[in-house]
Amino acid sequence: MSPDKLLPGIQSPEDLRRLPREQVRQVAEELRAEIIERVSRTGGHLASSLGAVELITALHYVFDTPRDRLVLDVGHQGYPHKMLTGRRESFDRIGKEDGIAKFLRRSESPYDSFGAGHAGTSISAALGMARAMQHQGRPNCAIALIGDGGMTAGMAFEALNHAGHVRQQNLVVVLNDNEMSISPNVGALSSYLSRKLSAPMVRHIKGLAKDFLGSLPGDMLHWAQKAEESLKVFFSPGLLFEALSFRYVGPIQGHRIDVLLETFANVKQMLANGEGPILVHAITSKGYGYQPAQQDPFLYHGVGAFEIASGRFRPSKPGPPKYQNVFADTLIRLAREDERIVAITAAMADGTGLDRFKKVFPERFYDVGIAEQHAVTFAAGLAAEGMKPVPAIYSTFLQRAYDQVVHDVCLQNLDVTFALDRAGLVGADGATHQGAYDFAYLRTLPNLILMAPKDENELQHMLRTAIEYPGPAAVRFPRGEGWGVPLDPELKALPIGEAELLRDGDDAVVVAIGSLVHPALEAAVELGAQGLSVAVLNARFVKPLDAARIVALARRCRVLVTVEEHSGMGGFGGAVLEALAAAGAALPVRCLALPDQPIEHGDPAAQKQAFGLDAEGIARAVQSLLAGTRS
Ligand SMILES: Cc1ncc(C[n+]2csc(CCOP(=O)(O)OP(=O)(O)O)c2C)c(N)n1
Repeated sequence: MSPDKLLPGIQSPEDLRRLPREQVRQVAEELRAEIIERVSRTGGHLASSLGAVELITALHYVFDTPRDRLVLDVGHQGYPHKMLTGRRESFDRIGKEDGIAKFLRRSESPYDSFGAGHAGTSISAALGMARAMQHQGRPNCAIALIGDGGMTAGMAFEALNHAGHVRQQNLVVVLNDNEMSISPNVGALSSYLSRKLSAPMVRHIKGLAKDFLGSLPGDMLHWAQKAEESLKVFFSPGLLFEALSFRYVGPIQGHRIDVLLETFANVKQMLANGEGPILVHAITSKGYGYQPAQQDPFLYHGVGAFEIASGRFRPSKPGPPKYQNVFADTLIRLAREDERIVAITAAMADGTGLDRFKKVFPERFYDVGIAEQHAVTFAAGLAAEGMKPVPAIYSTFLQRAYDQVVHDVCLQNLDVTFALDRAGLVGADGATHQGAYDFAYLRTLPNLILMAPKDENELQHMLRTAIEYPGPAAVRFPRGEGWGVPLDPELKALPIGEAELLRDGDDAVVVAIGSLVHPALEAAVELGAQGLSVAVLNARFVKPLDAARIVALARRCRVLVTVEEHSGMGGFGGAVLEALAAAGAALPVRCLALPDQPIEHGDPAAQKQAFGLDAEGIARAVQSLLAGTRS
């Protein structure tokens, strides 16, 4: 093997395809080493990308990308794909402002045939593309690469069902089966896929078959042998996919380049023979090739910077508790008092903090897989029978379960408490993960009450409020650490729909919600030092809104500013405007919020500053409104 590196010569998959087959393994090895090296400096999705190196390299080698469309589910495993498609040198700024994204994006490369960030979409998208090629008479195919975690999403099944129904000839689904989601994967499908026959069981079946075959007359032997074959098929995971009209290929070893190249070449031939749609089942190890990650793929799913030799992470500075942990610890306290409380996560036990709850109440904890829609209706069912379910779902992922929130929970006025984590700006994960829309999609719903705490202490009280409220309630809180405020030892329920006046004033009033209440206070203090009298109202509730309080302040002050870490369209500011209009209160108003555009990855503090959502920006807005009233 040449000691020369091959990777620097690969700017696109065309370059890869020019190499002889024997060199593809070396490319994969170099990719793996480079991913480890670069992610050790920048952080990122390590274990998933390491587990998909061979699959992605072999797919690009065999298929004619980008004319053949490669669709990666979620996109978090896509680092080898990014490196093979001309983005190696851009890795230093992955997830940072103006750098490349952590997930795939159509705007970033022609090889990113479909953007993602949320799981379970790849088969639907690939089917749509394959169908379009058919409509347009193009000879290419579409390939969805999806993990066994992604496969737990309902959409994946909807797509398989449809693809099988239309017998989509130019569609390939590659199932990257490592038995892991972020945590170990859950569900009956996962157990089915990984079902291995124990040695004694195999011997037993063989023994039975031998005795049986021996006892048969000659002409029945043929049929019996067929039956033995069927028995084997019965124990293969392929049966499920074959029943959905897919040709099943596998299970194959997903880290053997030679096996993958041969298998994908065969698959290509099968497509040409009209044998699609095809499902290739590859067995892989998450974190493969880097011992610390392979040993603990959960820990190395998404990482910060680390030392390669030891796998040790850079120590993080001790800081205030994270919102997710305050949420989980409070829920544990409440669950000790009320045994009707159960917690539900859709494959995010760690991210939501519910892994803590699971340790204390394993019987009252549910991980339903990447199945937000099911999580919500499952909660509705529990509530319908008198339980108090708490689905903890990131703001961005609850978008997927909108109809379940409307149709199953709110219209039936069921007692479900939604904990929406990662509400607001999320940083490196970027546009697909911003929690920017939940006020808008929740505040329109009947029966639901909707809150956002100003800090981690208020989160505790809001959780009690939500749990005690007998109908649907939602609490949305930000990603990351709280403000470091003291946590009250007693949990108290807040009066529903009552705002909190933090500072009185009669020049201007700032009506703030959630994470921007403290910056609003800071702005008011600063303006106070300049001789302006600025009231700050912590709205606490978006629904029911404390309209009486807001209107009273509006009548007293010259200007009003609303502040929220949420999209301006349909958000909290809109709710305040509605209340002012309904009361006929007319005064100059400015709504500070996130702009109406996808908000890319970047540093949330810098982004807030750029959008005028920090103390300085709030103060500026108040000053300019007041200046307008003088002229
Ligand atoms: C709708 C949705 N819910 C949750 C997530 C968070 N998430 C990102 S990756 C992942 C696990 C994916 O597992 P799998 O598809 O098996 O890929 P692997 O990382 O094991 O290679 C989860 C739950 C998401 N991206 N989308």
